[in-house]
Amino acid sequence: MKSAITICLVPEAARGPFVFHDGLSSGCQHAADAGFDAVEIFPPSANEFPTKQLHSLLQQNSLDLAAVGTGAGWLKRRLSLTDPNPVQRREAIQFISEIIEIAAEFNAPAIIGSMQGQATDITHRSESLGLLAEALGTLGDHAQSHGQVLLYEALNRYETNLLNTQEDAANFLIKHSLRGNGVRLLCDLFHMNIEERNVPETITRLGSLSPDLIGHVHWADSNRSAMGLGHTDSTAIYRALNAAGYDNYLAAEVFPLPSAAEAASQTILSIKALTSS
Ligand code: LER
Ligand code: MN
Repeated sequence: MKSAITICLVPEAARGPFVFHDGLSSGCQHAADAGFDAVEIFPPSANEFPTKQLHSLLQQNSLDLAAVGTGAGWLKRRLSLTDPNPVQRREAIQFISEIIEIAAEFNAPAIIGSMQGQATDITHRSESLGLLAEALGTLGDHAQSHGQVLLYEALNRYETNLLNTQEDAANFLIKHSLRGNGVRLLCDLFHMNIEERNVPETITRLGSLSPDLIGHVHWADSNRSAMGLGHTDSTAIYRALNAAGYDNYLAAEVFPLPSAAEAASQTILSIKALTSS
């Protein structure tokens, strides 16, 4: 498995669970210095994505791009794929489609996390889930036409009332045949710590449902600090991921605590201890 660390380029998300907040150049340099294979970026939009600068920074620092977040569409513009208003939904699709295209230039997938939205008084959950399935199908096809998968992330109950557990998300993808559209699960261990009965057992069950269901992992401890700074059993989780055939990124989407540098070094320590044993 490979290591990745988050860089946030959105001032409105300065308090969000991302490690580096001091610009692309500084983030890439610190990621490389700490020994990461890749960076995961949270950009304001496709228009404001620093494509040229990123190409040269990745090359200079021998880094890859692991994935690109789309949550700024929600954070900055309140766009969501399950908005009852079709005009807003179309804008959400457009916002994400453009990020899919830019990420694909770097051979990276886009992430659907907070852009999934939630059911409200106006929209019943079943209708919202129908809208979500439709949007994931459209966006998954778009990602596939650019040679990429699309990462769908189940979030904890305080962030959405749509799908909270990974098994519900997996069954949803299967029910709507969304794996055929290239949609894969993003397992964020912070959300899983809140929602799953047993994280390693859940990963094992996902592996038995389909070997390529898990597309990406947010490598966070129980308190959303770097792995090792909470009470997550990272060894059991790593073994379950390995046994499930997962061989992609462990990406630190965590708070920069006690500092960004320490979150980075603690993360790389946690990954090296597992991958070299
Ligand atoms: C995004 O990856 C995520 O985990 C959500 O909690 C958005 O904040
Ligand atoms: Mn996440």
